[in-house]
Amino acid sequence: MRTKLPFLIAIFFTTFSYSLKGQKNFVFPELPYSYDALEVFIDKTTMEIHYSRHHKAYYNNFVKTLDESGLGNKSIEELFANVSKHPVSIRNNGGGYYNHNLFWEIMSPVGGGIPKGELLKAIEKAFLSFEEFTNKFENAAKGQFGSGWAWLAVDKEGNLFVSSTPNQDNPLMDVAEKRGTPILGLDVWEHAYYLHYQNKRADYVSNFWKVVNWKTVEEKYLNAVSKSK
Ligand code: MN3
Repeated sequence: MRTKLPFLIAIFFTTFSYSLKGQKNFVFPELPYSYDALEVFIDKTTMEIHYSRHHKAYYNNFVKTLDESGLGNKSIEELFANVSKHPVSIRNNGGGYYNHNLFWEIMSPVGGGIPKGELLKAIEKAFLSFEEFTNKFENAAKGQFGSGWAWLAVDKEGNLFVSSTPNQDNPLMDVAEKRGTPILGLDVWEHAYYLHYQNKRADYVSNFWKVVNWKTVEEKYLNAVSKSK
């Protein structure tokens, strides 16, 4: 019995630390590249402030609200599907947390070009051509009055659509006009571009294509489609 004790202690601590991790449902992600890696689109200072201050603040406030409201065991999809019934901080800070996670993920210093495979087929089906899609997306981004986001998302039938949302809303939320799973998002808050582009949001929007990581977007597309059927 005595020889088994260290083994039992190890089991206890493994289980215990695992359950603590389970409660910490939401982590602040590592930026997948350096602050200056996307300078063809986002300058180093903007990137640093955007990630380490704006995104971090959304995360901190979101986690605080989860602790206070006891909603920490729900998935982000569950939270957003009923966001109108939750404290408004879930919508604003949870939205800010999720939207920026997606934004960093779908960009890459070796991004750009055009999508391939199933995603390209779906874009051509929904928008006739890749060029028509980019026009529609850019118009959504430029036309969003004030702060918000432009999206490419998959609806519940598995079809692609372009939309924009105000503030930190997104298509997963029950308050969104068009509901679906976002696979590509562009932040059009002034904090995302003002230092480098000033009031020229259109230049910022058209430079976005130079860094989009289409491989990641396609993975998100295939994942969303598999869930929709
Ligand atoms: Mn932002």
